[in-house]
Amino acid sequence: MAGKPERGLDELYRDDPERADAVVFGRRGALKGASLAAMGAAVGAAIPFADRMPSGLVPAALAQGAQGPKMFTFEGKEAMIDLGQRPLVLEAPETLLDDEVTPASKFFIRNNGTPPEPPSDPKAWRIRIDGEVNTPLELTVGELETRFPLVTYQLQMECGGNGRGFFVPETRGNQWGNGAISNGSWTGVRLADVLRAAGLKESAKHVAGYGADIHLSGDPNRVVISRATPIEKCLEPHTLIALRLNGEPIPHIHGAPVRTIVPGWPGSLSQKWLTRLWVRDREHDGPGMGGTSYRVPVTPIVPGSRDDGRTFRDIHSMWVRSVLTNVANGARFPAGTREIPVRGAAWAGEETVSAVHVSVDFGATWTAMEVKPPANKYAWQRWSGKVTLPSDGYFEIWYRATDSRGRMQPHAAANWNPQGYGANPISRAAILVG
Ligand SMILES: Nc1nc2c(c(=O)[nH]1)N[C@H]1C(S)=C(S)[C@@H](COP(=O)(O)O)O[C@H]1N2
Ligand SMILES: [Mo]
Repeated sequence: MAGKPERGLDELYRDDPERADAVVFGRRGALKGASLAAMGAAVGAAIPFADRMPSGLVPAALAQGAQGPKMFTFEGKEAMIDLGQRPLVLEAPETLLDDEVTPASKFFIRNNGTPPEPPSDPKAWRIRIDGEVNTPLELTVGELETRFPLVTYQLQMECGGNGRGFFVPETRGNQWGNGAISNGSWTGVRLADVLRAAGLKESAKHVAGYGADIHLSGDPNRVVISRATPIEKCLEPHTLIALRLNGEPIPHIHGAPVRTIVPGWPGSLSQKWLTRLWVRDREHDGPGMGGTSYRVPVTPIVPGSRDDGRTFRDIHSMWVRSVLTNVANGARFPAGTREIPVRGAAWAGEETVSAVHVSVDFGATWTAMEVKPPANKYAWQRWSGKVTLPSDGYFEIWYRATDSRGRMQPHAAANWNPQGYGANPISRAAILVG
């Protein structure tokens, strides 16, 4: 680093990562000895595996920026990452996802509008099932509970935009890290049972959900979000009309007294404060359908380019992803620490997770973790193991999962799209020993 930098390197990384990279790595991307010392100073320690660092890599400790994320505590919740108040959007820091079954207090929140007033008598809440059915039904929550068998499963629910913040260039929408994921134990009735009770017509192709929340404009005639699930997925036995979360009534913010859970697919299909299921004979056209909404390119487009999404496909299964839940990015360990236990969760939408690997030398070598089978289909899987370190210094724990079809989390977010879906790159947690 020649001359006097006008700002500290960490500030420079925060404000202008490209320029900071040029300073540290040199224009041609080669890591220089002098720059290495500068980078070590910036991350606060020597970098024992610097010789294995891919050229051009921004250390995770710097890429994150100096201040951590803004936090917010909503009633009944742990402190969560504040992505917006209107509508309310809160992300779970990965370290909150350390339970096998996610407690309601640690669930991420994704509202698109304003929640409705809580009902005075939840059992009297009504949902309507109409459209391409022989007998349109109107059922209260009380009737749902008594007329149909109740089942309980651990089910992943992941926002379609989870990981969006990893896209370069930045896309519009909430800049999620990996924390728009929950794995609750949901009790409810099978959507299939209710649809069969109404009698599906031959023409039934998609089922659209409607909720009681209010559009941010305040206009009672505007729908907040209404997305539809293809009929085959609706008939899958883990797709639920859910009535309880972790054995308790669903918390109001998560859609009480009744919501759908369409596990492994974008969370936007899991309609909160459910009032209506409209069985359709064609593609649904509610808000959140079509164009670039919950759709990704079939043929990659130029990152940052405009596209109306006409040739995109709807997202069905979510992508393979992992979280590290016992070590926070930026954690410090006492001098002399040579072994750190690591654990977390991994999931892959419709698939299962076949492996999780961890690296502490910038991806040069990887260690396989132990991965437990899912509690049931669509439950996430817990993984655990340990990492060993050769000395004190700055390290990054890199973690990546592989799905049952052999697809690994990629090195960088791929298949860029205007609304930022499908970013599931390898994750990196910076740690300092000593
Ligand atoms: N009625 C209604 N249902 C909704 C939403 C909403 O804004 N309104 N948001 C959806 C989105 S985008 C997601 S990711 C999940 C989030 O559910 P959670 O807030 O319970 O975690 O709810 C979905 N269901
Ligand atoms: Mo979402």
